Amino acid sequence: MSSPAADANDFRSPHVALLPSSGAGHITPFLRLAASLLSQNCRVTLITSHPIVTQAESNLISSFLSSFPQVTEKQFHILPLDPASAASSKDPFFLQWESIRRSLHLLSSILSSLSPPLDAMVSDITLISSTITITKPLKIPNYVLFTSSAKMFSLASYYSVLSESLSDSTKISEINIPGIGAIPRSSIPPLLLVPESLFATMFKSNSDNLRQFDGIIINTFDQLESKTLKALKTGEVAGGLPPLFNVGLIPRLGGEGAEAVSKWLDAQLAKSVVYVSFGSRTALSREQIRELGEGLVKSGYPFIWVMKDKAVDKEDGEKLEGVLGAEMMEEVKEKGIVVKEWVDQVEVLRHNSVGGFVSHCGWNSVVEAAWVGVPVLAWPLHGDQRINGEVVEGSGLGFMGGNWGWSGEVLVKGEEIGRRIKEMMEDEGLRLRAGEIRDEVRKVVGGTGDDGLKQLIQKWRA
Ligand code: G50
Repeated sequence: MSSPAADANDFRSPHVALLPSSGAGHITPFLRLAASLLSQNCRVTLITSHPIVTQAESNLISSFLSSFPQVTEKQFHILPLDPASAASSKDPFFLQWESIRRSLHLLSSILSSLSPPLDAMVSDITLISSTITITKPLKIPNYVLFTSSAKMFSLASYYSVLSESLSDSTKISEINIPGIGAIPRSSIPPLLLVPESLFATMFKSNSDNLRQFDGIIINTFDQLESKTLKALKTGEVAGGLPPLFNVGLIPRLGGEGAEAVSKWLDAQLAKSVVYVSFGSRTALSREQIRELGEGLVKSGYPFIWVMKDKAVDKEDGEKLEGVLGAEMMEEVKEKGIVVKEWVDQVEVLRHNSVGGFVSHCGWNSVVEAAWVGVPVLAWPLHGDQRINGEVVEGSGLGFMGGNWGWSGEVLVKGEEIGRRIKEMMEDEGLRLRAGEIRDEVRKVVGGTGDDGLKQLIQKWRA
């Protein structure tokens, strides 16, 4: 695969092991990184943790491996949690991260047996306090893949300084991060205000370990976060951090099951369709689903609505009618389509008929919206999403719906949702700005123009 080159170092294919954690939002950027590394002549070993939490993740991995047979998969069998730890959270992904972390000592022998020996490993941010203890004795350079925005990373890297005062969470009205500005209390991931929660404990130990790594990789662009990236790279946010590489991870196209959707999209007017998705983890309440349905119908635009409510997922079409009511079900069917299975989001977003994206602002969704230049109506629901929503607003890619609370806190009325959707769809300036972001991003991302990725691979080759 390597091409002839004058410099012997250009010839070498570095061998990199990738260690994602779990959740589609964590696996997706790792698979994109793997594809980018392969295109730059690296050897890639993908470590997959078993048992896998969801079918969707399992499908993502197996479809990737069949497209890229040159990737070596190493299956890592993790230990079950003891009952006390298993009771420390209700979130299956947090528990999976914790089980992987506690099983990592079993990974040493796998890593040291790989041939050729590893030039580097890339670890998911959720696992880093444990992976560093494995790679240090083996002298394998270890890099963090941070799966959220640079702005969220600024909070993670400033957190070690901060967590003392966060433990008295009732007193905090905002967090002032040097070089970044104030993050209001209402935007701080709620679990970070509960210091004894499993998530806050993991977050703290990961943050405390950042400085032991050889580099931090973030999937973001200057077009979204130039000021934040600059403040991080110049050390203004926090001292002693390893070098930061921002890379543009290109979405892979050609997922399965998009045919019916793309046929329907082909029949719609240009830029007329609203695409609605809250990601792979979020379940809206039934009341909120009804209001959202009403809002979509009221907006007057055709829509594709990815409905990921678990309670609804398990049930059939008639039950969905039970949630929406017969009358609204009719209207919904007339104006749009409701998708309950996995869709290739980029395939949908890049279709010429799509004119707006109602998004929870999971970081991959924000990056994908920037990549295709589709305006975003931000409706953050959990964790880091409100900070990501601020990035959306700050870059001009979109705007926040309003003071809509965290998931389940506020019932946002259909009337208001419909009004905000119309606003997004009818704002010409917003559409132009989103298109500009796409054009600028495309100029720098795509392998050769992507400095972050080039620098990283250069380091691994040396
Ligand atoms: C859930 C949550 C808050 C939150 C995240 C959640 C993130 C942010 C990324 O998934 O994923 C992240 C950063 C640092 C870290 C772990 C995860 O140590 O309730 O922020």
